[in-house]
Amino acid sequence: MSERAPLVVVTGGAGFIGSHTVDRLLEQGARVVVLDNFSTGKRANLAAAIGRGGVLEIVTCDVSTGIFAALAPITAQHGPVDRIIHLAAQVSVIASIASPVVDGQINYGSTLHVLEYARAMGVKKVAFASSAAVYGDVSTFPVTEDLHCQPVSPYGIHKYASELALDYYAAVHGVAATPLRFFNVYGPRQDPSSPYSGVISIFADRARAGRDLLVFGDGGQTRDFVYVGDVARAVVAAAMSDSTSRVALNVGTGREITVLELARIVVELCGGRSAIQHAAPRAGEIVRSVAAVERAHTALGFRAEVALVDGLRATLA
Ligand code: UD2
Repeated sequence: MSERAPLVVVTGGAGFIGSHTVDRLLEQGARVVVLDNFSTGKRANLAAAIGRGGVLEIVTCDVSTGIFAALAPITAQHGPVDRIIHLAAQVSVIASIASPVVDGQINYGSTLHVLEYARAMGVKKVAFASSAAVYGDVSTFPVTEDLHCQPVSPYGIHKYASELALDYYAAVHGVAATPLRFFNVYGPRQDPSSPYSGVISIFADRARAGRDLLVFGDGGQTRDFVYVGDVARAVVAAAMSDSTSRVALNVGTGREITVLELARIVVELCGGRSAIQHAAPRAGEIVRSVAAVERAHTALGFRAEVALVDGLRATLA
């Protein structure tokens, strides 16, 4: 690819969503720089990207301590950074409750470092991984972006604070930036190893091994599960768009499914060997979650395309 292709930095690029985003950027001919501290990211997630050729630089960097030094040798070789996709984060809501200061340092601190770089270096666009967690407990569905945000965890607070920082840098320093509020993202490369991993990664892992699935509560709670390939499309569209609109965009499917129904589908796709058990409901759990999707469609032309059963098949493959 020519040296004129856009140079795009992906923080957290070795992670679950990050590595799919890198795949998509390379497909589109971008030159890609991954910044990752490999705390949860894995080099193996980038195997396909490394194998496909094109410009891909992988730099070990803890974004929460700043990105100027890590990017200096890269820009000396490749020229200025055009766009930044900021995905690096501490991803567990539960961990944020146990360690709110650490969550703030990582999830809010990293965003400030990215924005400072973008301001100083004239980066054309920042796309940021926000979360449905910014909304808190809402009572109208589907969840629209103009609802009052009242996050109920340090994780949600720091994602929302990051959105406010994006808005401030846009208004005061002219840094174009788009917050994307992810709903429940799932797909290949999601790590099932922690009890707070995404439910689909946990269910898939257990059902494949013929082990029982554990549904918290009666399983009547709903979620909007969006396939990681769709999320990567939304992220890249937001990063590459030259729009200076400052509004946040939901990234979901607009469809909800109960956790119990999800469990049944996963068991069936795996040959029906697992039983479904119930455990006590998770404390502080939201009952319903489903995204309004029109704003992302209007702003980016984005709609999630992968049906849940197809995404589950790809995840299980
Ligand atoms: C998701 C995000 C979180 C935050 C939040 C905002 C993930 C992994 N987490 O939390 O970062 O953005 O949304 O609202 O996407 N469950 C079971 N059995 C299990 C594991 C989970 O029944 O073994 C249930 C769990 O009780 C919940 C649902 O599955 O009702 C989804 O759980 P999750 O941990 O995947 O995601 P969630 O919605 O709590």
